[in-house]
Amino acid sequence: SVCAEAYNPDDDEDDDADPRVVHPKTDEQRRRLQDACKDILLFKTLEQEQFSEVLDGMFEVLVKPQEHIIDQGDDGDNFYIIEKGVYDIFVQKDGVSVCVGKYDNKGSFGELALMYNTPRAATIAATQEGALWGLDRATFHRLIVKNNAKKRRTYEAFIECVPLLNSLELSERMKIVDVLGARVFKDGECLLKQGDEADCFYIVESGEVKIMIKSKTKAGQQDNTEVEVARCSKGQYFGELALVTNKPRAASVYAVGQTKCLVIDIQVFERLLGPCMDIMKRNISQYEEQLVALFGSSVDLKH
Ligand code: 1OR
Ligand code: 1OR
Repeated sequence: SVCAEAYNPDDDEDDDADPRVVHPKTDEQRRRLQDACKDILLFKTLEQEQFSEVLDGMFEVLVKPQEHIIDQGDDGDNFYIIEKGVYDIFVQKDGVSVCVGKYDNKGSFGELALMYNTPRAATIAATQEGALWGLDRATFHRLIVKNNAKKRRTYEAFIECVPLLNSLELSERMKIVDVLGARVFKDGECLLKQGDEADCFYIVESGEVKIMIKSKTKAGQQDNTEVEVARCSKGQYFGELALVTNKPRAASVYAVGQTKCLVIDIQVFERLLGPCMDIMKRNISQYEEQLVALFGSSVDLKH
């Protein structure tokens, strides 16, 4: 299987000798790039200085409909951030190319071959004209892969204590750490809004969140009033329901006090959390029962 050993920066001093790559950009390009990067999870744990080197190192790539950005089996050259466009993900299954997902005008891909020195694990094809930002392999190594060694040290102990991930091998848990993002939310901040489209999964690292659902009659007469149905604290997860059911968010989620969450995107969720799916589905099947216990019936909700 894929090598997931912690990357040891001391193993290749050469990296430090690599000249810093700078692709000059206009103010307008820089603005677009910064906008495309603002929700990229892989960048969320970088220091400011490293992040600014990443921005310097990125170059614009325009793509045409049907163009393959990456072909499964190839060696890895670049990592890509999506500025715009829709990209299908194809994976070979028994010799047949199967579409297993897509990126819709946001996200990033192409990190795996560069992180683990493996052949490209999927084919990425543009379905329409699009724009990407590329980062070359050497710069990706120097900035992102090196940061991963630190990330593993930072999150290893915590991730070991997340009950949901118990059934995974240590190496698989570390692969999750490699690609997760961390985000801090202020007291009262809305993390998820009921009805929104879903693309991420969350684990509470510290603090607490409350899950709120729109009720027709509870908590006062006002239409659309939100009622609290549950809380999640350290080590607990939320945001799985919409990803599993392929539906909009079933509830809104707010931070209670300053709260830190680990964030995992839907492609990583599908790629690495398969072994945890039974546990999640079992817990989902209990939502309805908990609801009945809370409200006496499950019809008292707006959908
Ligand atoms: P890469 O460097 O291997 C292909 O080049 C990229 O496709 C890969 O990095 C990921 O960034 C991206 N399995 C593997 N790679 C995936 C997947 C994926 N999805 C996106 N990529 N799966 C699909 C999950 C929706 C699992 C398929 C069995
Ligand atoms: P999501 O992706 O739908 C909101 O985004 C998240 O709130 C949801 O995933 C779950 O992780 C979490 N019903 C629906 N979502 C719930 C519930 C819940 N509890 C937690 N979440 N309950 C039934 C009420 C309709 C639980 C009642 C205790």
